[in-house]
Amino acid sequence: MSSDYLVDSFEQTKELTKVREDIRLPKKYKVILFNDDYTPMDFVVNILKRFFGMSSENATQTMLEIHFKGQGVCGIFSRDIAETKMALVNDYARSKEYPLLCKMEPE
Ligand code: TYC
Repeated sequence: MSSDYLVDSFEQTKELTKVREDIRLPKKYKVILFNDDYTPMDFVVNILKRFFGMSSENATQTMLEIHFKGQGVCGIFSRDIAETKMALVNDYARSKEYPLLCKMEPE
């Protein structure tokens, strides 16, 4: 076995195990609900259960966090899912004539 062969195979292993710094995981997005003075609490709780799969307890806690702090994260999703949930929430709130606002932002 020539030493050339060993050097070549060492270089190949280095190449194959190189960390691919150019490969990035897709960005994730937080879906955020904002407090307002008009949307009823039980409507927000229902939104959190219906669109974000929360239990009654979790939804109530999250709604109260939004109510007292001004805003709160409902979940973290890929861009498409976050966009869809945001649009569904805003459309549903508007259909009932509530000002509830849902936005998304990069995690
Ligand atoms: N502040 C509203 C009220 O007192 C309740 C509320 C909670 C509204 C969360 C919006 O995202 C919201 N009825």
